Amino acid sequence: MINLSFLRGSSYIVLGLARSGLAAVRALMAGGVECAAWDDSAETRKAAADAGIKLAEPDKIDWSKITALVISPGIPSHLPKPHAIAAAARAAGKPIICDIELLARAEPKARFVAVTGTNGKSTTTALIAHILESAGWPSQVGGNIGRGALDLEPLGLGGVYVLEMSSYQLELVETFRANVAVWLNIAPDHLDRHGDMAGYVAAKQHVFDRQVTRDCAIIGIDDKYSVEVFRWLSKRRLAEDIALTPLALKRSIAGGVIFQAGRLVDAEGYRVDFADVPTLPGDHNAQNAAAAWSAVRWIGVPREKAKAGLRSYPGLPHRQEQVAAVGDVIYVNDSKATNADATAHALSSYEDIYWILGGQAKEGGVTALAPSFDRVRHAFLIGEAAEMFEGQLTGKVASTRCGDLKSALDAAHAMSEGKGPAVVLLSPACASWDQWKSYEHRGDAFREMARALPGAKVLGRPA
Ligand code: UMA
Repeated sequence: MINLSFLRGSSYIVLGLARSGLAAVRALMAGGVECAAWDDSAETRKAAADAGIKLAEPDKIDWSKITALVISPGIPSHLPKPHAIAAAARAAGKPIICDIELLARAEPKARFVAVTGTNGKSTTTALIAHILESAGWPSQVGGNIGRGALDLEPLGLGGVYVLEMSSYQLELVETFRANVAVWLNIAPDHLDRHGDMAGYVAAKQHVFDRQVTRDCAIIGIDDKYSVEVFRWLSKRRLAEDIALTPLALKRSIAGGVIFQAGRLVDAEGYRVDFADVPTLPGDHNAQNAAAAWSAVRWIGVPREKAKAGLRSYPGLPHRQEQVAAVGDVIYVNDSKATNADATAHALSSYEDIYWILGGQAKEGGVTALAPSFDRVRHAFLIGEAAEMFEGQLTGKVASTRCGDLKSALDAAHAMSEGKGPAVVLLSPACASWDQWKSYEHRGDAFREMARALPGAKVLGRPA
């Protein structure tokens, strides 16, 4: 836990008591810092009170005595409508910050790597952390990847915090400075919170705020919005001498890293082949690898160690996670793919796919995936979206309505057996909530069912 005792004498309100907020309250309390908390869920408040956390009554807060509001990133402080406590803090002229701001203040001697982007942030963050750890570098990983920033361990001088940062978190820091800022890509997302695409880009762009000489900015330049940000960074670099590494798919760019599935070539022409690393399939993972490579090299990890770390990356659960093999058919859990954009990455990473999809559909369904339909041998439809998806696939991909995941997996197993190398891919392009508690719940079930198939060999990490 991060030591916040340097904040003694000040007083905080913490809003939201899940991963981010609970870790913040615990660290503030352990540091002897005055704090009171609120969560709109009565059940959560009761659990907090039972655990000895002091609760704040929203309309009884005396803001004149409060230093700042520490808000959980999932709670709106501006759009679509500010939470009442955030509105009150703003009216009282109090700063609204997130846990990462307090981490930065507590650890002024450590270095920070911040990873943002619409897709690939978790993989890149985990990959950087894995390479650092396997190279013996003192490091900690947290943020949007799922661990509250104040839950991390103190590192001090020489340590590196690797933080996945969402657009929400990037809007809630004041002094945080990324020694290495990684921008992967950007596509429309979270527009309710940022108003429009310009607002979303502006929020993410905060990842480069306060960078100074000898800091490093790494940026993927394969979408039109990122190209604009790269132009802005290029001008800034000339003025402020920040190292700038662009990442580009299959084309060279001065001072940059070129990547394509299974391979990257860095600015010095050094080639890294990872085509045989099953946890990093596809061009999108090559972008993540190129970003991670650039970040750890800037930190100082020698090439051979960086390469070894990249090659031993175990992957993240539910993201193109290879879970089992039956003969030459590989079973892949990509339950995290809750929209068509994410599923597009998985479909483009394999040939000969038995595709399990469906759940609670997003706008547009799977029509945007048409360029990859020729890779699909058969589609198995589950959940609420089955009828809609059947309509969208008719005449393009043979499909069967299966109802639930178990029936779909059994049908895919029966159809794929003895037909040569193939992939049975759960990449639903849908939210899970019609049949599951979460995408993790759905992916865990798939992993377990695939490993229980007759003749299945377990691949990857244990459950
Ligand atoms: N709550 C209120 N009032 C509200 C809304 C929520 O009181 O109006 C309470 C809820 O009852 C709950 C808490 O706030 O107790 C939830 O806060 P939260 O949504 O910030 O959830 P945390 O568990 O603290 O998770 C947050 C990040 N969540 C979001 O940004 C939505 C997690 O990112 C992050 O991993 C975690 O902090 C630790 O840093 C998740 C996420 O979905 C993975 N991120 C988005 C994304 O990746 O697209 C941005």
